[in-house]
Amino acid sequence: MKSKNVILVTYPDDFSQQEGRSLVESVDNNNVVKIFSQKYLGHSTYGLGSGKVEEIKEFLTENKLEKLVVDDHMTSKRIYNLEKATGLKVIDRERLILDIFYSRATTTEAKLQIQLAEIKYELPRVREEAKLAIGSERPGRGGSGEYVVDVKFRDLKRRMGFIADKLSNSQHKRQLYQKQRTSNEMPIIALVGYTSSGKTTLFNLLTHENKETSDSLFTTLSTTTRSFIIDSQKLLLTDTVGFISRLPTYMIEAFKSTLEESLMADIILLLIDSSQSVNEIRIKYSSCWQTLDELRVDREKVFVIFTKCDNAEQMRIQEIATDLGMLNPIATSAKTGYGIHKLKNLIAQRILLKTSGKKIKIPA
Ligand SMILES: Nc1nc2c(ncn2[C@@H]2O[C@H](COP(=O)(O)OP(=O)(O)OP(=O)(O)O)[C@@H](O)[C@H]2O)c(=O)[nH]1
Ligand SMILES: [Mg+2]
Repeated sequence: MKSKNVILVTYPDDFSQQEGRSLVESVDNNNVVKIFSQKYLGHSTYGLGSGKVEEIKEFLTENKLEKLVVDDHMTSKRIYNLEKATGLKVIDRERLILDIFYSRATTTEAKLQIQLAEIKYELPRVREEAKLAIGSERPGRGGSGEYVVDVKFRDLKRRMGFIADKLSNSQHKRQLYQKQRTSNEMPIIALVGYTSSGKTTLFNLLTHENKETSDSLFTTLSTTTRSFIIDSQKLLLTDTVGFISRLPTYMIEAFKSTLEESLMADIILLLIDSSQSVNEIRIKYSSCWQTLDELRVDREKVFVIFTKCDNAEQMRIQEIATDLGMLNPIATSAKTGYGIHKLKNLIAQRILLKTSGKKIKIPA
């Protein structure tokens, strides 16, 4: 596929610029050719300041581009104004994340969840878009504008109910399955963490699976559970969709049914990529906790696991752990196998002793 040249407008800090670029480039064969920084993306007319819009227009006189991505929430009116001013298709952060989700979703449940998130994205925009579409005609009482808005609104609401029903159906089936598993007294361990923290790689290592891993964001969009064994004791391991900073609540809501699986786990391993800068680790760590808290996860069940330690210095890992007040995080590398034994030990101690009362021996 031919690559699409894209302008990204995001905040000036390194983290936003790097993550914004990764997000944009993880879908549609997009290629970020230029990043424009803005301290504030809530300006009334375009989201960005009008000076920045002029700068972009100037850049466009010499460069052929397809798209402009604004790395935050944008109202329909601002998108419309910015599209008119630049002649480019404009996409905001939420639309971009939805597009990535769409391009990756393989299971019916994941697709339904994204459709639900999409409707929640569209609902508040319907009135605004109708106003923009009919120009000067105000969608007041009796006008055709009101009719357009009502029809679209009703249609979205109806679709939302329909999708929610289908979702609760598949959720119900999964819960039954889950119940069967728990009645077999198989302890469940969930892997959660920021997108690209190494969840699936660790999952593959422990369960001998071959699920797709990659350094692009949101490779995994569905929950997978497989069994694995520690000293002849069977356990269940769950791989989940990754978190990202500034994810609106309605998107977390949409993924709640699959994420809830991680809430039911006996132990939750919160994976943190240790190969990144301290600043990145700090932002991602706090963003993960925000999501976990929003999902009302029992903090007592959560254990921090550093991943990719083959790419980080041990000293630095200790410093980060102390700095962020993490209690005895385990440093691992799925690549070299470092720390995996210790991780299994932790699982054995925390879970198996608690749930079965049996003492589990970990092979040396
Ligand atoms: N060097 C090194 N790289 C690793 C390790 N574990 C994972 N990676 C790499 O990190 C990237 C992300 O790994 P994934 O397992 O796909 O991460 P994830 O958390 O499942 O990501 P999403 O599904 O996108 O949320 C891949 O390129 C992996 O090869 C490790 O222990 N060492
Ligand atoms: Mg994954």
